[in-house]
Amino acid sequence: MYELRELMYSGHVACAGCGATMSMRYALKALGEQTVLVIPACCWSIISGLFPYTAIGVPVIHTAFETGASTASGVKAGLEARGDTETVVAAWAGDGGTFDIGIQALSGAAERNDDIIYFCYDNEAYMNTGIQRSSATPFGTWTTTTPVNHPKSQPKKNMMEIMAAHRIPYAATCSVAFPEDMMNKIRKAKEIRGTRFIHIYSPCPTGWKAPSSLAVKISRLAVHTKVFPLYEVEHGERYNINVEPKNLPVDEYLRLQGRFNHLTDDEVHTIQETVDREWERLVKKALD
Ligand SMILES: Cc1ncc(C[n+]2csc(CCOP(=O)(O)OP(=O)(O)O)c2C)c(N)n1
Ligand SMILES: [Mg+2]
Repeated sequence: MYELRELMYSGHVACAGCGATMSMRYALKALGEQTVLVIPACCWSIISGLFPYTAIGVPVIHTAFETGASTASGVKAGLEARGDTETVVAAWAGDGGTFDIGIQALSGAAERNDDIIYFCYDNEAYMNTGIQRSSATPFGTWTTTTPVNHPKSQPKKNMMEIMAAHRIPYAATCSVAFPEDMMNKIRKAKEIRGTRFIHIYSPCPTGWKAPSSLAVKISRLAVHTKVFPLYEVEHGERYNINVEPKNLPVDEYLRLQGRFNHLTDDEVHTIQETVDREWERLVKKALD
């Protein structure tokens, strides 16, 4: 069903078990070779390797941290000015580059409905610079700027809702534990014109203090505990849940990761309540 062509090669410099690397491999398989990638500062600025060597089989523009979406908009406009309306232009940014510093460029592109696919691979912190908290870091998490005696006290920003509020034609969540679901969504996004947003749950064994062998298992548990549901939103209003969670307790997900080791039973309970509440909200929207 899918082209087997690999557009990500061996020799990249990611850590073992890096979810961002798996995400890229699946995304490129779905996007195909007529793609230009725009990568703002993030782990992926490093992972692809030093020029003239590269682990990616499509053209890449490395750009400044806050300019993922605006550079992609500009590349798309440039290609169109040359008569090329077919090449897919995709921004590929981390959670910091999306939820935080890149949000104004992304909001601008979405408001203009620029014809780009914006990928956010979300490892829930600023990993490239040493595991600092971002607004995608969940409540209670250890990072180097939210140490165990002061873990993060704010919840994760709901970026999907922000994008849905822009009424863009397509937004979807994906996970490296569900590659077929991910590739289906990216293929669907490719056929749509306008701004498309793909939010990929991308485990970071290094920053999450978890064994690299558990990266995919943790990602699967994130879906089945409802911590990271897999769904899509069309035009900001048609919600569709793609994988029915097994409704496992969040504790099963949290206890595999050292970044949550310090949590008390009360805090785990609070996290469970928040996850349940958010899930109910999502289900309501999907039923509407
Ligand atoms: C204006 C600016 N501020 C800070 C930096 C330093 N910087 C480079 S990558 C990065 C973290 C990126 O985090 P994220 O977008 O989540 O990607 P990840 O590293 O987790 O892959 C930071 C802070 C920068 N390059 N430019
Ligand atoms: Mg990150």
